Amino acid sequence: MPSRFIPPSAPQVQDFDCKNVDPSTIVQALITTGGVLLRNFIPNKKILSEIEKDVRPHINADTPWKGDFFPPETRRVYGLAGKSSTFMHHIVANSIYQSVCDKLLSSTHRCYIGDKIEESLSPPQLCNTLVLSIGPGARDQELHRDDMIHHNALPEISAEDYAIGRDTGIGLFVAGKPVTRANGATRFIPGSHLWDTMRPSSGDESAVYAEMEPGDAFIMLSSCYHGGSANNTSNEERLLYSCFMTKGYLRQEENQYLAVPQEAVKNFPLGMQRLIGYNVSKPFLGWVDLDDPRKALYGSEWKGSNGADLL
Ligand SMILES: O=C(O)CCC(=O)C(=O)O
Ligand SMILES: [Fe+2]
Repeated sequence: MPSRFIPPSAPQVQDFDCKNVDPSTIVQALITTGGVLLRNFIPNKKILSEIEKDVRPHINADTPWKGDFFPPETRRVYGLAGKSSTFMHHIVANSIYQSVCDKLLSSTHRCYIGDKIEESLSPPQLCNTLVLSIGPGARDQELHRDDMIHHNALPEISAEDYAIGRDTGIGLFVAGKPVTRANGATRFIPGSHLWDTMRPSSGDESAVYAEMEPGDAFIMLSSCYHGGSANNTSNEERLLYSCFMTKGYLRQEENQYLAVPQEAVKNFPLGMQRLIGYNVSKPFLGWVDLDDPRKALYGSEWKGSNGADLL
């Protein structure tokens, strides 16, 4: 008998095909389960190979990490906004993912300025970008909740009581190659996003493995217990493309302003620049010279709003 508490009815992990799913269905499934599988997230294999071509030299140049959060067989690439516009357009900016993030991470705040109520909208922003290549022999990564970065201390609730705003981030993991339980699929504990932060994961017995074909994706709330798993194969690389989005008024995990050359940001369309963090979270958060932070990209060419659009 396991000594720890296992919920009598762990929620069933749902599996959708991107061809015929609408974002509200995914949001509902995330609220009940904490993670969902999305098949055919990138159906075009040419896109996948373009991303791999962009990142492979960086994977090859990486060396084992000194810390123990990742097993030493892991090679990583970060700062994807400066390294692969295909990654940015087809993974980060995917319309289904962005729509799910808009619904769960947008924030509206109302406050008085004098006797007038101001309502300000803060849309989500990119939190980090990461490619993981995890080789044979890698051990299990410890189960953890990625919302620790924002000190997100949560009480235990039921899915019916889930309120938008509880989660500070949403993760996306896209398979670059087949991801199987044997080669180390991300495992997660369905329902654990509803747990109190101080409730330990207590091991893997109720974990579900997010197995994927290349181009499939796994979306997960940041408060859900998860971890990469052991790669027990002799010759398979587990190749995963990942990013997280977070609320517009929180600090980004990966410092986009330092990790991404400004020239690369300038080459993106406005919407992507805003996603990367060149945006004002209203009211008044993130300005440069009390103006849109894109002013810092364009210098004297800048013809902005001169502070008219901060509230
Ligand atoms: O390796 C994985 O599948 C998950 C990695 C992870 O959880 C993390 O980077 O925070
Ligand atoms: Fe994680």
